Amino acid sequence: MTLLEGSVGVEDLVLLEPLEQESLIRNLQLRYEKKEIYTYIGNVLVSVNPYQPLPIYDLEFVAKYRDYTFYELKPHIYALASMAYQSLRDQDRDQCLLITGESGAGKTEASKLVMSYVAAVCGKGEQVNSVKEQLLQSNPVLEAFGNAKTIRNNNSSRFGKYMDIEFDFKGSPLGGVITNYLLEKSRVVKQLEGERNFHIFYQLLAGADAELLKALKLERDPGGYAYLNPDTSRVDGMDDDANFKVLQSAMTVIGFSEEEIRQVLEVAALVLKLGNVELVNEFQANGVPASGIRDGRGIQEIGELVGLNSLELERALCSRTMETAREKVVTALNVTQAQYARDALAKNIYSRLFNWLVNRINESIKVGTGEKRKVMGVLDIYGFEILEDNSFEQFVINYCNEKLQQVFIEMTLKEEQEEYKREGIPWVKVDYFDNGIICNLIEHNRQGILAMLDEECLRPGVVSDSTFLAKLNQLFSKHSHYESKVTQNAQHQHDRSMGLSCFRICHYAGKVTYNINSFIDKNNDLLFRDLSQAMWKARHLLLRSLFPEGDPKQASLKRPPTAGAQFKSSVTTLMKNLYSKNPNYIRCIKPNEHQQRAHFSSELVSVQARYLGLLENVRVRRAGYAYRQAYGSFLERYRLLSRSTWPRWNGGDQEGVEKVLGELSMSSEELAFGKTKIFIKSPKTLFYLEEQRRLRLQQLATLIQKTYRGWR
Ligand code: AD9
Ligand code: MG
Repeated sequence: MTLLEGSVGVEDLVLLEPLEQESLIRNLQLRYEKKEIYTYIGNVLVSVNPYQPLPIYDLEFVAKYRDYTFYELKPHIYALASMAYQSLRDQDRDQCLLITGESGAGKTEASKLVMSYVAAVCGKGEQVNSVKEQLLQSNPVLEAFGNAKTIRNNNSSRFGKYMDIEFDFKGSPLGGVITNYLLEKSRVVKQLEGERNFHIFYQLLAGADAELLKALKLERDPGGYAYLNPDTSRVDGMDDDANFKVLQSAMTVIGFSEEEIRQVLEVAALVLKLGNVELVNEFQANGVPASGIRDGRGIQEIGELVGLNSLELERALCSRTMETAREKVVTALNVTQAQYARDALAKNIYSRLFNWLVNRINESIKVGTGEKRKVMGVLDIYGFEILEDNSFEQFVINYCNEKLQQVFIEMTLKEEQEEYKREGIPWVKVDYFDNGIICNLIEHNRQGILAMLDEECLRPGVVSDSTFLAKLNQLFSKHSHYESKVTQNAQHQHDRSMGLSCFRICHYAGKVTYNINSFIDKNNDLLFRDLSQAMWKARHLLLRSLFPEGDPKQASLKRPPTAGAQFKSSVTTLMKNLYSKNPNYIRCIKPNEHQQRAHFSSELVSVQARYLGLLENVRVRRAGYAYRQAYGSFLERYRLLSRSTWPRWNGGDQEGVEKVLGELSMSSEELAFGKTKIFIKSPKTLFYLEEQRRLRLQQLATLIQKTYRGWR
């Protein structure tokens, strides 16, 4: 056991003394400088991104952590994975690993490390290995289509992911299920300066051979595509060509047929080519503005690529059909509207393709019904976000984090309570901030912000972002976690940082100001029916299957749920899923903004520690007893402190521990003897024990030296 080592800080923040934000950050920094990127808070793992390969993940490490129990070795992600896997296999407890942190903090790498550790230790045999391979190979596929270079992370996941890995009673993997959340589809048509579109487009252009490119009607140069930022087609250290081969092979391992792979690439090519469809001003005979397509070749090629009448596509892009009970009215779109329609179509095709890919992977890795199975869920999801300009996306992401914080606090407390119960120790009530009030503000079925937004989206008549905001302001004017320029309780009327089109929520992690612009539009997420009908008419089987609502027979179907409602429903399912499992937490932290090794910015880490609620976590964790240890391991470490137990002890472990502590005259308030563990209230007591141990070791060393000299 190496819980306390001065120069590298404490390995468990529960033992931090004094416990303050500053000392917590300092401790992480001290450890980071020694390349100790992992630190515990009890059984929570805090991980600081090293931004360099560390030699701590090879098979030797796998073997080490597989054979030792949690606290016996240095903190490590393998220790956490090992504990979760053993508990799943031996105690039949379903597990979930929740990995959170902001962009670039190392969540996806952590989830891959967990998966590769579990794959290395679970089951053997040809069948099992093939399941493992399929599970692992889902990563390159989802990363090609769901990740992109951003300013913060060259391989940033632009979607949330939850994966259930299922095992049989012996602990061998059977398969899994992946759920994805909210792909950032706006990236398909536009990227910030210095960022890229999804990796797949560059991989395809760099990696496809000439024949494939020709068949897809693509040119190799990424500079020729309007949807690809011209300044960033290459990323240092990223080999798009090689990654394309990796992608193709991963798809094959998972079980995609050659034809399926081909169709997926055709749809990706279609998106790229749509971006190059240039729309221009035209005027109708009566002088009303309309739009048309400048160069017919592009649209012709699209038509050929996916088996679609190009005239029909042009009509769908440039006009809109309004249907009433009695008649159909076709109106021309002006250029701006037609561009909007084209981009909406591209975003829709891509995000539906992504969902299709996830479903297709699930088909391959799903487990038949019947057999009872054990489950390990791994959640790699975006952390709390405060950007300069926060919109609908940040709103739902932060809502999800608010829910995760709620699960976290409730489950940590529950877990503590249960441990006390198991060990027969009276429970001490813990005060903590209950964020239920904020969750409610957002998700309440009738009077939550999401419900209000839906109501506004479905209301007939003129709706706009500002009418929605006015409603919120009216309803929540007295809510303690809602602020806006016009709420009565606001001292913020002179607050310059909040515009008239904004509202602010006081999240558990801090205040976030959201700009209301496009909330309605993003929540509605509607595609003009003309476009879905056109897509449905394509002869391309995959493309066509992505637009079932384009089928005229389905035309009277009621509208699909809004983006907010869908997100809320998937968050609710996720929470239920998490509550049914034993949670394990990995809190990832980004040490600097430049993806640079060995550089630790205390300010940046401090903000993240707050978003992750680390201090609160430590407080809850040591509200009762800061430290606990099984009698056996405790005795092993400290028995040299008592004459009764040193050098030899033949009694029971608990009795031995009682002897040691009794001899040191410890205050009884500081200790509790559980059924299998000793509990110690404050870290000071543990430090005292450690100090005594150090002195005793010195004494023993001197004694040995003297004896040795005597012999000579
Ligand atoms: V985002 O929200 O998807 O934008 P993540 O997933 O939190 O983000 P990611 O895991 O992609 O971050 O890590 C970013 C980069 O940090 C990786 O590409 C690696 O270069 C680097 N990294 C992260 N963890 C480790 C590690 N344990 N060892 C070495 C790491 N490098
Ligand atoms: Mg990621």
